[in-house]
Amino acid sequence: MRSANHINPTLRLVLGDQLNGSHSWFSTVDEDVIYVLMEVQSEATYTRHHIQKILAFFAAMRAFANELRLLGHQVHYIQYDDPQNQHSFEGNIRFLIDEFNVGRIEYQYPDEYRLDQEFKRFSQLFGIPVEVVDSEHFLTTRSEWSTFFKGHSSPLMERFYRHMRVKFRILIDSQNQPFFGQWNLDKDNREKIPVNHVPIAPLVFDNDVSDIHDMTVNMEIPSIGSVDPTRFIWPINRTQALQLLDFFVQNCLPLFGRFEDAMTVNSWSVYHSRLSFALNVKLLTPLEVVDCAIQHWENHQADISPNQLEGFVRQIIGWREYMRGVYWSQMPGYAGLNALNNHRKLPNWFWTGETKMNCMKFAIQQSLQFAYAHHIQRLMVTGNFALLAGIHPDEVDQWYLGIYIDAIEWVEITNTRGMSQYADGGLIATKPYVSSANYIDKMSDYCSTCFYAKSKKTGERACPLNSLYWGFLDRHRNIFEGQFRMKMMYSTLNKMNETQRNALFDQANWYLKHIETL
Ligand code: FAD
Ligand code: DLZ
Repeated sequence: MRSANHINPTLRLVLGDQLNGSHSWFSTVDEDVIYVLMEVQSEATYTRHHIQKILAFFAAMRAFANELRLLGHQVHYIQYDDPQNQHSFEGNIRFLIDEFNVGRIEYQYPDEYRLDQEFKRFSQLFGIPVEVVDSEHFLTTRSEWSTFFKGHSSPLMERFYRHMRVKFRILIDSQNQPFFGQWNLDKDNREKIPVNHVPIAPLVFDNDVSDIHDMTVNMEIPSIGSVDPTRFIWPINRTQALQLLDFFVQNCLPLFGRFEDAMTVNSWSVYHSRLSFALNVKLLTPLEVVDCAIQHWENHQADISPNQLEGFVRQIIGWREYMRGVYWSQMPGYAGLNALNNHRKLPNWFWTGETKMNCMKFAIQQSLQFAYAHHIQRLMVTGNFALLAGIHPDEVDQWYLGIYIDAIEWVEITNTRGMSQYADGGLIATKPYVSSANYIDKMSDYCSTCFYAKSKKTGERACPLNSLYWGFLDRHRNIFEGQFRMKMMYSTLNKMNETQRNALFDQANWYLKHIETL
């Protein structure tokens, strides 16, 4: 308890994705500081979240609050069903200012533009001093990406990644040259899962979050997906996050790069780390994850080839930081981009997985079941279909923002609207990520048990991806035909005779017209 002399405490706001116990805020216990965490409607309903995402955030926030209390910090936690909950950051802070006679507010930079704008108004709204501090999580500042690429017309991730390797001395020798003689070992990756190889079962937790689940039901929080709240699988505290990291380096890292792009009906996560939630809510830092992987590789070089490690490091210090840089340099305009002028609605089966396309069925059903799909499922299955079908990027964004456990706008929108949907006109992706059944079959075992025939382009049971693929190329000829990386595809399309091309486009149009029945 605070002593009676301390009448104007400082309120420090901790958001649901700011669960960073190593933050300098927590290095000393101060009786004049009250930490506040709040479960609010504004966050729980800005999109229709997966139930597991809501539970993961609330459970992790509650666990973090308890850890702070155990360390001696004063914590005020507002539960969703608290009758005094005002259900917005502004409303609750206003209430607490009166309740505790707060003299000052401090917050960490939020990761989302929406909240950044809202919090900038705090000092004007509340009329007391407000200070904002760094969240002490990322390896780059919000503006570093723009500074790095100033004057460059094409901000290539690879260039940024090399800069990060040198800056943080990660897998770099004394001459600033990359270990293994190359920066990027991707050419050794991208293998399909061999027949009879079943990937390791993922480490899942057994958290009982029934009380929180009951509350979400009672409070009628809208959600999608399913859950067993008595055996909640995601890490909800730092100990579990570290266990997941340890499991990854021990069991998945040896095959991470090799099977990074592979998909199989036998596994929902293959050899991926599933660390994105723990990273995004800051239970883990990017540097500790990368250091742990490197250290493990150093001690097990006979079992872990360099391409497995390099691929993983690139995702974290490369792609993750790069996407954050794009987000802060391009928002708010980015959220309205629609370079391909797409307008179709997402078919309803995106919310049920009830489609005859096996690849889509598996990717969507596991997303509903686990709030997770790995990168290639997101990019080359669901993302590919949405792009080929010309779905409006707003629709696609809302789906991705809701369904995944790790979906926070800064990393969701850049991956979805940018990398996957080409809505930014090629700022992130140097070509549209589209494919016919050929790619899906090359990287997965989905096609062999599919209702549709992977090799058929037209006629009954022809895989919809085939005609949609050529239809997409034809529809956007003016944008892509001149692009070097698309040359081969257009050359194939141009070599077809008119009858073949028309049959393909008719088939594509028929599928688009009957999209709900696919
Ligand atoms: P792993 O494959 O094990 O990779 C390790 C880590 O690298 C991830 O945990 C993540 O932190 C980072 N990483 C890998 N790829 C990317 C990337 N493209 N961008 C940023 N970080 C990356 N990631 C999110 O964290 N939140 C999202 O909302 C999100 N939405 C996506 C939407 C689409 C359409 C696509 C194509 C990708 C999206 N990603 C998103 C990126 C990536 O798919 C996920 O980070 C990854 O699948 C998470 O699983 P994992 O932890 O097993 O990753
Ligand atoms: C995702 C989420 C949800 C569902 N609920 C809350 C919440 O009630 N309170 C909170 O502080 N944060 C929540 N979050 C995470 C926020 O949406 C996230 O902090 C912002 O998007 C900023 O990145």
